[in-house]
Amino acid sequence: MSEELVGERLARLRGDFAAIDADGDGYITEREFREHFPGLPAEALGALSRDGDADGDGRFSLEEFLRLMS
Ligand SMILES: [Ca+2]
Ligand SMILES: [Ca+2]
Repeated sequence: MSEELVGERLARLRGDFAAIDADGDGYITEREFREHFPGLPAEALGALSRDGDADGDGRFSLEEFLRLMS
């Protein structure tokens, strides 16, 4: 993958992150995730938190989000 494509993908993921982070505090909480994806089953959300919340603070930082989506 070229560097340009990686950059585009990163920009898109940053945009996704900002869209889900409704209050703009730089973290995605479980509640913000649920509000953005109302159809997401609780188990899927639980799995996301287990896999993606690396430091276990109950919310996703941009870094955790990028790692989860890459
Ligand atoms: Ca937030
Ligand atoms: Ca976290």
